[in-house]
Amino acid sequence: EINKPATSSSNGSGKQDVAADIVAAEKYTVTGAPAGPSKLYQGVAWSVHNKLVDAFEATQAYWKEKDPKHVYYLSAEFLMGRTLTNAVHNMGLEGEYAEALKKLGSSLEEVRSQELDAALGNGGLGRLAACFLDSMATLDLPGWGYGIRYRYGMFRQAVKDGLQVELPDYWLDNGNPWEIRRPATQFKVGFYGSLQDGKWVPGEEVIAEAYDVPIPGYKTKTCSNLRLWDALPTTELDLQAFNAGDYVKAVEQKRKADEITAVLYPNDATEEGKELRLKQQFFFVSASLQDTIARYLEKHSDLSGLPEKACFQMNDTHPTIAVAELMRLLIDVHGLSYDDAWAITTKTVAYTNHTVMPEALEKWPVRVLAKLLPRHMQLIEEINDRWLASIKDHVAGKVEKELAAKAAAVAEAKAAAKAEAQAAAKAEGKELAEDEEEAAEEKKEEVDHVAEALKAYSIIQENQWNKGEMLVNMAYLAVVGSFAVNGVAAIHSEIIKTDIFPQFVELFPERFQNKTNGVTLRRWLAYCNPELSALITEALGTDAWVKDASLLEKLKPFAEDASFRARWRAIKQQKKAALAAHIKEVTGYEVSTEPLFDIQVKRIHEYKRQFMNAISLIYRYKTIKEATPEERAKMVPRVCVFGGKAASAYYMAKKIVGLVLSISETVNNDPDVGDLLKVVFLPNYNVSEAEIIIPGAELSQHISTAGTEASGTSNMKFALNGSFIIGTMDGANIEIGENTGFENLFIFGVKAEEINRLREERKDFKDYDPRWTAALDMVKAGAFGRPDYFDDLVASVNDMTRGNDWFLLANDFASYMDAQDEVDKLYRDQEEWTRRSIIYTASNGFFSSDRTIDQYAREIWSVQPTPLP
Ligand code: DL6
Repeated sequence: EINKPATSSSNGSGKQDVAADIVAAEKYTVTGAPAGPSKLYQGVAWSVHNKLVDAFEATQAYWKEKDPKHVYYLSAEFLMGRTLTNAVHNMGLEGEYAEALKKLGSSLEEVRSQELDAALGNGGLGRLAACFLDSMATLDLPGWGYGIRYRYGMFRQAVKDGLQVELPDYWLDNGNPWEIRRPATQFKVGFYGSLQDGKWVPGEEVIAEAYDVPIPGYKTKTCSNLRLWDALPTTELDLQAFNAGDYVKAVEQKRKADEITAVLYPNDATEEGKELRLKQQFFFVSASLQDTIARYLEKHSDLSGLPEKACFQMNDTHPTIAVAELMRLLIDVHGLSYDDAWAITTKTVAYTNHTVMPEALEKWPVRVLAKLLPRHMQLIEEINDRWLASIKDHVAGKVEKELAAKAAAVAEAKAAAKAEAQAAAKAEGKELAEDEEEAAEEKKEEVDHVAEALKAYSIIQENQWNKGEMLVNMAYLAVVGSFAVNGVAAIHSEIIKTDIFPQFVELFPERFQNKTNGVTLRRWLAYCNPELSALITEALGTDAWVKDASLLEKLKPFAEDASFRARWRAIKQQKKAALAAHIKEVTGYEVSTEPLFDIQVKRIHEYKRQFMNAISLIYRYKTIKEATPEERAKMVPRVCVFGGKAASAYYMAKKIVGLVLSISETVNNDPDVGDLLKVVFLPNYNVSEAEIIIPGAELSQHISTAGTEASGTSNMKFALNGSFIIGTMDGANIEIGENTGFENLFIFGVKAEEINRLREERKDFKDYDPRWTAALDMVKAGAFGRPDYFDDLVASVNDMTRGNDWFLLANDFASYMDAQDEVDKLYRDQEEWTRRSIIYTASNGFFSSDRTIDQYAREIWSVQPTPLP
């Protein structure tokens, strides 16, 4: 533990003197740094670090002794955000630290802002993994997260000349007090090379070294672990090359190892990164599996018992090479037979699907896999061959039935035609001859049909866009190799059954489950909104709701109490003021706190339809400009906030950011508009930004095309903070509606089941809503500058020959505008608005990640709570 400073003082009374601890940590850990908030943060963080390490060691030692089954959450992303506040509160140290910092002339709020976010994730999927870790520890469930210690996390988004620019996120700049380096825990991971006498001889090897990030549970002694891997060269310096003067070659291995853990890849990355991305995936999966097996073997000798002690939850397709790697480790390293290895693998591995977007369901070219991981490609071929052989009879039976049905229909039609012909022939006094070749022809057809039908089940498939190229469908590999497959919201879990994996559902329906996502109430209500939390605690007479979210339900009667509503509203105003101050600090725009605060924050994507929101604001702007003073007096003023990163290679998404920034510039500087409308783009949306934005929201937008957003999790965070939702019947919006009462949401747009038909029908559509056309015309005419720049964006939703409005913005626009009118109408009645805002918080305890994790633990992992005595 090289990072651990020696602190921990006692004030003589046996009670720890936290202030002295902080000062000692500051002195011995951040020597040389100038005094100030940054140094103080380091001191505080290192003093908390030591307490975390104590809790961590106690938990891990206990679990080692008890040897319960563990879940290992394999994820390429963990979007942790800041740690300090979370750790202090979860360990119940807030009183001591507040007092100590007061003595030192500061406060937790002040020092916390010095911490850089650990942004090791792109968005919802990575943040979900972080919420899950918090809940696993809180529920005392033996489990670790496993991932990659990226040196550069999600890029920092800045705005330059009205457009997004990406800057590197060097989050480790000041060291990282939240990790413990484990130089004794290292594993070799190989790549490339060839198969010699059936054995894989890698052409390149790196060392995976562990860093542990302690994860303290809330109000429990349990402190679990997120183990992140760093890559090291097997030889730091090639001395021979060095002595020969080839300095570049001398550090070649180090450079290659560094490359593996250098950056987190954005979702929609370009082609070049693909091989490196697969390398990253294999790197952390292999190290994690080797590590787990090694720990298992410390206590057990027979690997057939592994499924009773370990479950690997694969977070999306990124870690799904685990199926092949576990097979390789069991067969090649531990000497098991293929059948025994397969029996263990398929009882140990489970898969969560997080998307229906085809581009995010990874498919690796066989060429790339065979080059990077030749043994794994060989194993995947064997898995696929055996799998297809095992289902051949089933498929043949199905084909036979289908053919029989088809043949019966054909026969019926033929018989009718024959009867008709016979009747006609008879009328002419002739006779018809039988066709004897038909039967043989049908037999041949059956054989082709089986081969054809099997392709739908095959893990290895031809690329439909590039004939001749073979691809490994990683989601299919995961489904075949897992004992459980789940979606992340009720509608999504149905869609994956009907649209993504129907052929597998037909074979093993019991494998498919739903686990609706959740968020940790600690970070997303208790800590980010302490004022509202205090009011809730006062009303309920207990803070037990932070751990038992179902208690929030008891808030419902308070919605009917006018004085409680006044206090609720006052807190919302306070959080709006904090957000307004943040807006001023970051963008320079001054916004009033009286208007409705309307927020859309999430990754920028065409399917999430920020563009539709932007177009509606253009129309609102136009209406304001054309309104009479009487009409203006009746309008509901709004502050509309956008936030979100566009993947650097995502052309349309970057244009959407550009458009929002242009609208913002025009509207906010138009003296005619005043406080009636302000449009703000808050750059660099991340976890810490969300913690400021969400409590200040009154309306939040979750407006994806129905059937495209798997779940969404910010919708849950907003709802728990008393924000209304305007949204589509998509993802978890539906379950939020069921819990809150649909009458309290502003639902609009078509349903998921109508999408395919509409996409077909709209191919030559011309009949647009006049508001839509008017607003788009303003963009085209350059009302917001750079008309040419937005040309492709406008065409993508307005010109059926160029874009065809795949995500149905034009189609849903009219109902979206109607829903927005309803929002304005309700906002005028502040008593009713507040009443319903309370209902939102009271109704959505279901979306605590504690509930989600409890379901995973009982229904998939079979992992039992194991609290320290
Ligand atoms: O399950 C967490 C989160 C969902 O809430 C979002 O709806 C979904 O888009 C997201 N999925 C991904 C996967 N994409 N990729 N790669 O981020 O998961």
